[in-house]
Amino acid sequence: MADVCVIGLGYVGLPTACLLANTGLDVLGVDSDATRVEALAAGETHLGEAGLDVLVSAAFKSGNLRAAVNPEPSDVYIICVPTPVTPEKSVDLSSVEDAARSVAELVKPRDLVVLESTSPVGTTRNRVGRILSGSGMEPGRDFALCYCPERVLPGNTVAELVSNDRVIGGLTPKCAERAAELYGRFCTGRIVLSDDITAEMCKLFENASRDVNIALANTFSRLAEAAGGDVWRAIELANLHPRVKILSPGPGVGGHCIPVDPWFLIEAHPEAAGLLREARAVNEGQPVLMLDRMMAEGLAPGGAGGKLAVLGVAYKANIDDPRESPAFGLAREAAARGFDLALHDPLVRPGHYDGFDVGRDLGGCLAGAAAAAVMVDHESYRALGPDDFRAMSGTLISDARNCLDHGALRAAGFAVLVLGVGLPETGNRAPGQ
Ligand code: SAJ
Repeated sequence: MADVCVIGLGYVGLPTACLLANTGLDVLGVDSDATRVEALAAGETHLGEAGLDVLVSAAFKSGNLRAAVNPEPSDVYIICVPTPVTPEKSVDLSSVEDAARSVAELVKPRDLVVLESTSPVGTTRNRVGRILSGSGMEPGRDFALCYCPERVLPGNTVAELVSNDRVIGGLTPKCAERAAELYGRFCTGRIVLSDDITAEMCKLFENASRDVNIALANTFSRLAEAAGGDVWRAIELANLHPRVKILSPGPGVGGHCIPVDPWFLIEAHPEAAGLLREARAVNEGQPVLMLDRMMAEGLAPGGAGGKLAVLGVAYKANIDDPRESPAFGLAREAAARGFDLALHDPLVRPGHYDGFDVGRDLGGCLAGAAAAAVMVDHESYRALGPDDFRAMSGTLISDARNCLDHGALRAAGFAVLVLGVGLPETGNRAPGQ
């Protein structure tokens, strides 16, 4: 018997289980991956999150946290399992439903069940609630059921779980109050109570809004390239307006949230979600445009000159997470067009991802490459200079984050394409080029 059972020990479930355990509750962390459970019990975490190792070892040492592959009877169940989309962009709720079924076997009167996984609107009451009704009890009446989305920034999860404001949507106001008590044990941000449908929408709106805003920046980038302007400078100046906050363009949108969550809204109501679909198309098209632009500069596949070096496989700067990275979008398109590829990232664990090998040997990656595409503004990439690119056989460098010293590279004979900056060669010259 535990106080709290956290189902799913991933980026959110694991730190949440630890934070609760460190408040003195007896917490059982559950994960269907037996290897992960064993590793955790031995003090090893699989996530490169700041502060997580210390948190995990403190929680296990205190005896308040245990890990297992199956849930046990508890007073509280928190479901933090993945909700991916299929290649056809249809949401896969099988992990949520499996978790709900395992809770339905254990739940008793006055328990609290919380869904944290990002889910389509209505999942808490219609999918989880319905499965839990199989217990013979009614959610909202016999036990509490809530939706409580996490809104942490990967890379800073532990700090943000504690300090971010939290929205809790209950099937009834009483359900929400019950969950607020629990989250109030470790959350120092505001805890705002609502209903489950509103809380589900809130989470999806947050990430869809970011996707649309990034698509807007990417659209501006395309317009600037066509007009021979500099999108970076134009955005910087536009953002001097007190009510304008344009985001940054880039090679696309990666990560396990922003490129995924809009589909939950689009799939449910395609007739109302045209803007979200368009934003997805713009952001997914960015790597293809980068390649088109490099090829317009003479880059061609095949033979000795056909190697393209892709620098930056993490989905954003200074993290080690390659999920849904735009780098793979570029690599897939380039491979389909016949290029040889070498992928580098100083932070991502070397290995095979999405069909491509990723390594940490920058020299080896660049050696003999006709062109290099810099996808992420990692700190270490910002410091790259002409000498670092000398091993290339060609001179073309594409900078999707405007993070390199273009002046120094051009002075050393490299041809630098900057995403969102018009090409000097075509006469679409940005001022200062
Ligand atoms: N990106 C741009 N331009 C920008 C900002 C981001 O191209 O101006 C790209 C990044 O390079 C990256 C992608 O977008 O590829 C997503 O990065 P991000 O930092 O916007 O977001 P995530 O996925 O790391 O975390 C998001 C956050 N959501 C919001 O900011 C609305 C986080 O708060 C959520 O908790 C998280 O998704 C989640 O789990 O849903």
